[in-house]
Amino acid sequence: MITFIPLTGFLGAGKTTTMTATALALQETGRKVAVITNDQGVELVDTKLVRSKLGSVAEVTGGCFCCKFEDLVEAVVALVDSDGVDVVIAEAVGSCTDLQATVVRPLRQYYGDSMVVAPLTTVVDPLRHLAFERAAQRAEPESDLSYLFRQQLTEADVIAVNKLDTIPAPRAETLLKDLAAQYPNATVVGYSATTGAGLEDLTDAWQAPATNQDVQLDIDYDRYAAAEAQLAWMNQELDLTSAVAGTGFDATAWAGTVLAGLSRWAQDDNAVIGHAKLTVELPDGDFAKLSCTQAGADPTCDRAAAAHAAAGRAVVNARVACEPEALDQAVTAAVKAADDSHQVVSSATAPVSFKPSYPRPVHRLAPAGA
Ligand SMILES: Nc1nc2c(ncn2[C@@H]2O[C@H](COP(=O)(O)OP(=O)(O)OP(=O)(O)O)[C@@H](O)[C@H]2O)c(=O)[nH]1
Ligand SMILES: [Mg+2]
Repeated sequence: MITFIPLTGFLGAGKTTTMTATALALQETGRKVAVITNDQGVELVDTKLVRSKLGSVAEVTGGCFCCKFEDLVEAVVALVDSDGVDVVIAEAVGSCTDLQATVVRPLRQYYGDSMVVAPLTTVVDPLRHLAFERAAQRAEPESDLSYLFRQQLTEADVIAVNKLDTIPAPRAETLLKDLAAQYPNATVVGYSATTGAGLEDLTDAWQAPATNQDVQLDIDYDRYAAAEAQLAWMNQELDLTSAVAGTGFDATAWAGTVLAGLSRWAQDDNAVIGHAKLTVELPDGDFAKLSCTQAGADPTCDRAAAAHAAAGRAVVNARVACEPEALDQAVTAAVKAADDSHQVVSSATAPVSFKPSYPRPVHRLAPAGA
């Protein structure tokens, strides 16, 4: 029997970080753990980061788990066959929802004899939650993105409030209490995937029975699709060469300047950043990885390159609520500014922003007895 742990949650909530931290913790207890990343595009920053920490990693690309259900099953089977794993943690695309009906229930129904599906876990960034709450308090009409975020919470068996290191403890306590009152069918846990505080509460919650498995979202797929379609989705690769002979360039600083430029542009244009992330891989295999999950915020550095290098290969994954052309232009401008200030010559693949297509799940099952 393998255990499948499904993670969902809005863009940038910390799913990949949670997946990696819990996989390492479960490995410590003797389990053989693999993870699966998932995205609408190909060339995933997430996969690169996780591979640097874990041996067994697979990805499902070109669509979310619900629309690529068979690819998900194939990925699980391949990991079990090739690596002999007994736990698979899988991260859904951050703009995806309705997973109880389209992924969890079909897995239990069709593969229940070989797989135990753990409680569906929605990872939450407290600051993102606060931003949506503030809009609601101002009595603004609910945005489609906020609607999507709320569906992700409504269907959770476990609400995993991450990044508790970023807010004061009393505020964290209130948030956890409020969420528990608002979503009584869910178990609410608080933790920080980067510090590891509270992580055990999360892995303990995965051992308990699913408490919200009979939920069927009363979801408006047109509105869900509209929320996804508000996001421009960009994956781009760039070859970087230092313009200065001898010294090389600082890949971490270059990446930081790109993301800082994007962050400022998004703030000026009032564009919500879901998640903008970037890796720069160096010829010796070392790499830098930075992220930005909020317009106007400074980028965070998840991994710095150890030394300067003469060349590198960058991958940008940006999900921003704007038109694809605007995101293409913004990334191009941010790259140019970074090239200029770090004396780098970059050549990029053509800009490739797109909008996710209408979600069309392969399965959508009602709860037993409904
Ligand atoms: N301070 C802090 N930052 C965190 C924590 N967990 C994740 N982050 C940061 O948040 C950013 C996004 O984290 P990811 O794990 O990539 O988020 P994600 O949900 O997988 O993002 P997408 O796959 O793009 O939807 C990264 O810079 C992480 O380092 C945390 O517990 N505390
Ligand atoms: Mg991720």
